[in-house]
Amino acid sequence: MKAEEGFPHVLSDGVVEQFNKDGFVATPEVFSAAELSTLSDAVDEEVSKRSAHDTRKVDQKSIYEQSFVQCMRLWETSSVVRDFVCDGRLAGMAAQLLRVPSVRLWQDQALYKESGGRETDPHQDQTFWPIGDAPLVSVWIPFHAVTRDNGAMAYVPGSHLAGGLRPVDITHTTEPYDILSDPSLSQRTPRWMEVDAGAMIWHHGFTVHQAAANSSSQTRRVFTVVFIADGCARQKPWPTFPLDRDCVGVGELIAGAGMPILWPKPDKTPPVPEQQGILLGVQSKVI
Ligand SMILES: O=C(O)CCC(=O)C(=O)O
Repeated sequence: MKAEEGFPHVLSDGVVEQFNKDGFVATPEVFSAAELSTLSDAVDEEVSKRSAHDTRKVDQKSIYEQSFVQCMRLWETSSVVRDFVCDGRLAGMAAQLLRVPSVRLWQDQALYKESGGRETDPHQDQTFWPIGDAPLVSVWIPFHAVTRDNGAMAYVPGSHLAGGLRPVDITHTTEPYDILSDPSLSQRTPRWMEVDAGAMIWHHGFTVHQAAANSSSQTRRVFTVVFIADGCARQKPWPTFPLDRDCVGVGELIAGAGMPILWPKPDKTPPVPEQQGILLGVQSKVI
């Protein structure tokens, strides 16, 4: 059945079931070491270009910025990243995990946790975006082995199904709400995921997740891509760069040059949107 659907990388039923039960799953070695090296060189270059102006040390940054250097929508400025993001393997895997026929790009980004960078606070992604319960999945692609010492991720199993959790705005939060202690999680605890280079970890838009601080001497280098099911409508007017750029009003279907359909794989690599918003600060909730 799956082969007939033409997926370039077919996931086993077990992986899809695990994702739907736990809200996250790791997949080993989809891209070769050479492909990952090409991607990581391109992402390194973008991050270094975009952050060259920022000479602050980690402890001079805002609390949020101490968690990582964040550079968004690299697919719009790097043709290498664009080819990778639009490669049918990732989008096809996203469609299989979400069990939907078609997915769009929601966003991509580099998350580089500097040496000495603080933890990434526990949060859900989707509560920040005006997309209701649209099926959404994020893939987290480290360029090297990741352990609890250099910024591994942890996910609360089943939290994507919990409901009743309050949004955590890790970009400016001042509220003392500890999502991990919320009774809706029924005392479930985060599961740490240490992975080798080549592995990727997928999480659902409602899965509670966090990352460890980076106590190593090297930057933790990660690239992520977020996919949303096609056919979903904007639910709220909150300013949201990708939706506003493509003039998607409340109640209208999510679509536009900045959020191209990537599965089924388009015949040609989608063109870069005319207006770009690649720097920080163009939307409030960014991860
Ligand atoms: O890499 C991190 O530190 C956090 C990643 C994250 O929150 C995400 O990918 O949604």
